[in-house]
Amino acid sequence: MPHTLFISDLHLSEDTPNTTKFFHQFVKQIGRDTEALYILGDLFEYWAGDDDLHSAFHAEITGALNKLSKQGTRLFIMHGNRDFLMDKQLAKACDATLLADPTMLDLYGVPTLLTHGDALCTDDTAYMAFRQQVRNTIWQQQFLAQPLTNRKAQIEQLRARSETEKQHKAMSIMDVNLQAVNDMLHEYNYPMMIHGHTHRPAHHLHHIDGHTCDRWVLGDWDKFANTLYCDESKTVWQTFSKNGLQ
Ligand code: LP5
Ligand code: MN
Repeated sequence: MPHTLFISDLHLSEDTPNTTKFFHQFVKQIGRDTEALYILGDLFEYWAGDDDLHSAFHAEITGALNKLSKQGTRLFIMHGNRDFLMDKQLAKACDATLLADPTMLDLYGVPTLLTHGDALCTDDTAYMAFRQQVRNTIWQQQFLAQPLTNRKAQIEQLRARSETEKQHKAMSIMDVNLQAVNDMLHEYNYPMMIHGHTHRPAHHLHHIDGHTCDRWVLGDWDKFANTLYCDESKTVWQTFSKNGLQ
């Protein structure tokens, strides 16, 4: 049955070889009936700029995605909060289309809103202030003008700071704000919504203005490959472990 898969938050890095193994197993078992694969952010643990494209690890990942795309599965990649510096050269290397966040999609007749999800975490005011700073085009140009090694050193500092700060933030603060979700559903005329980021896989129903909207939250790839499968008649979770698809 022709279908579409959604994934996010793989956080691929050389430091997590198990996840990389899942990734390669997952990509290999995708057949021609997977019409499209949507990666909704945080494919990488972090992305320091497209000039880091040619490291052996990055070449291995982009090569696998490129092969998948050339085999006939259309590939779409959205920025996450960790890899928002992915740009045209990365997209070209993967033979993928970079998607704006958010993006509306006609998913087998169902209007569907795709987003990474971090922009919905409006209670996390420290993160939102940081996000506003680093999503600024001029800031990004200045950051990317620095040597790759300097950028990586700054990112390492940021990662450490983020991990420390997260330990002191309430779980509720790091989740999406329900009013922000409802506002977005209203703005886009009550679509189905698919997002990641919070690593809290779930299927929510939002009752808003007389409409019922599905919200699917994608899981991370810590223990196994979490995917959302959609065809013209159903939307279901699909996980992939070393024993195959479940
Ligand atoms: O990703 P996750 O879920 O673990 O945590 C996020 C928020 N943290 C981040 C930081 C990333 O995890 C680290 C890697 C990013 C690489 C980006 C590359 C380019 C930018 C490089 C800039 C040097 O996104 C975390 C949220 C959490 O989600 C839940 O929603 O809480 O947010 C934070 O922890 C951010 C802190 O609260 C605020 C940090 C302020 C840092 C200020 C330094 C500014 C540096 C910029 C200039 C050099
Ligand atoms: Mn994220």
